[in-house]
Amino acid sequence: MNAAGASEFIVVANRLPVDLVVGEGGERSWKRSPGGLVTALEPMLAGRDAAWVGWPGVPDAEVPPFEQDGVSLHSVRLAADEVNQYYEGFSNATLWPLYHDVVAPPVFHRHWWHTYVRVNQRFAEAVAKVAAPGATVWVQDYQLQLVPEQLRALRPDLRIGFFLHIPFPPTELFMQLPWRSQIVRGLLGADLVGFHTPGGVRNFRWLAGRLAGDRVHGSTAGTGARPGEISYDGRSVRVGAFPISIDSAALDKLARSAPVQKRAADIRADLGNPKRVVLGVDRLDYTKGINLRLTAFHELLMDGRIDASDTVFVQLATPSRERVEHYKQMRDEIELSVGRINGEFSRVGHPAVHYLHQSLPRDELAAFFVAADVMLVTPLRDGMNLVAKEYVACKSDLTGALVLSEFAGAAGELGSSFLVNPHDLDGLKNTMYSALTMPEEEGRRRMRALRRQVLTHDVDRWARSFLAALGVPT
Ligand code: GDG
Repeated sequence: MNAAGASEFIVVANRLPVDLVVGEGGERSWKRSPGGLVTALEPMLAGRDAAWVGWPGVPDAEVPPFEQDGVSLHSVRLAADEVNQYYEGFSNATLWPLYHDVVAPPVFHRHWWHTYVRVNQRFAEAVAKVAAPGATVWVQDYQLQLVPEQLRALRPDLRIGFFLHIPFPPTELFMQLPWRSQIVRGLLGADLVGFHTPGGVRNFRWLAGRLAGDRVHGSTAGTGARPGEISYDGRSVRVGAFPISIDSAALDKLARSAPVQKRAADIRADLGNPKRVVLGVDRLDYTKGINLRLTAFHELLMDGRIDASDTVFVQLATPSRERVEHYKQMRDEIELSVGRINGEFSRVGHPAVHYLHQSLPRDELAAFFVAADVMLVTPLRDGMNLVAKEYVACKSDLTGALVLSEFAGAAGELGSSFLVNPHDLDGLKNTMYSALTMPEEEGRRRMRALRRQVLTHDVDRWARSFLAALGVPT
């Protein structure tokens, strides 16, 4: 066993909760990372001897451990070619498309895989150094699927949980992966493996039997919130569905605040006070179905079912993974579509589609949610999709309609939305039209049901239920 450290609770994720920013003169500062994981885990970290192990977001950065908000942060150094092969390559060009129903073709390169193994090992070693005897470690997401097994080999005394934030794919698709057995065995190193949906659990249980069968001796399915179990290598590995959520109460409060309400009214005024504001908010990613919804909006305009003089579409697209080739192509396609729609349907000073390829501050985003009459969340596949839940949390006046893809994990909980198959263009158009024209009372009834779900199932409940299943007192 390695020498133990002092931390009782360790989160390990690809990124630290803060990003290193290196100025032009080489001076360093830290900026809070975007994304909900930090918010989700903050309450769990407070008041414990907690540590976070992750990459600071800049290649080749040597950063000594430091403390922030009572959590000790341990930086894992990645060389530029490792960022290229482990992160942009294996994580985002192999695993990401493979796990999202191969909506883009996954790229398989052996040297990317070797780097993934090596970098995962480095993360495992970093955790092994900081963890106190018998500590709890919570490993996050697809970039680190080998860490549970690697860490157990170094520190069998630890309690290890793993949570996957993206879908766990259908078995037939997973079987394409040349390193499928290694990944499954990597995950089975954990005491608890969590997915968003029961479908992910089913896929994983089947694959464990198929790919690690020599060491698997039976498994049970689990029911509802109760995790199942796989008996592996003389240990019991629990496997369960834990749908992630948002800090619903905080967002509800922010959205009700006077400045956000005022800003929402200003946004509507800036848009020309149209009858209907349609909104999309996504990381610019090919899984999110942005182009499909633009096509549907375009066709509704061409068919004359909606009119650009009273219905505007706002698409906020946060820049993402801009160095990965497929993302560059997709951005071009989306921007071409926006240009085409605007060319045909805008009037001077009144674009039909407002497109912002920018990252906005949180309260500005909340104001857009408040301002929107129809929210379009149309991914081809999505682990959960927090944007859908955020929109609902911002609609305390019970206005607004959520159009939601059946292929987002959130569809399992948000059945009162307008559910849609985004591949079915006519279905998508009809559903968007229904959402735009629904009677007020129906809208209130749907939104009331959605809010009941989102406000009672928040991120704190998610984290607590995961940790309870891992046997950690919360
Ligand atoms: C992965 C899984 C799963 C977006 N633009 C801005 C901004 N955002 C925020 C949203 C939301 C978050 O980013 C995006 O979360 P999603 O869940 O929608 O999608 P992914 O980034 O793909 O997340 C996903 C999630 O992990 C958690 O497990 O739900 O399925 O793919 O919170 O509001 N935030 C700010 N400015 C922006 O411009 N401040």
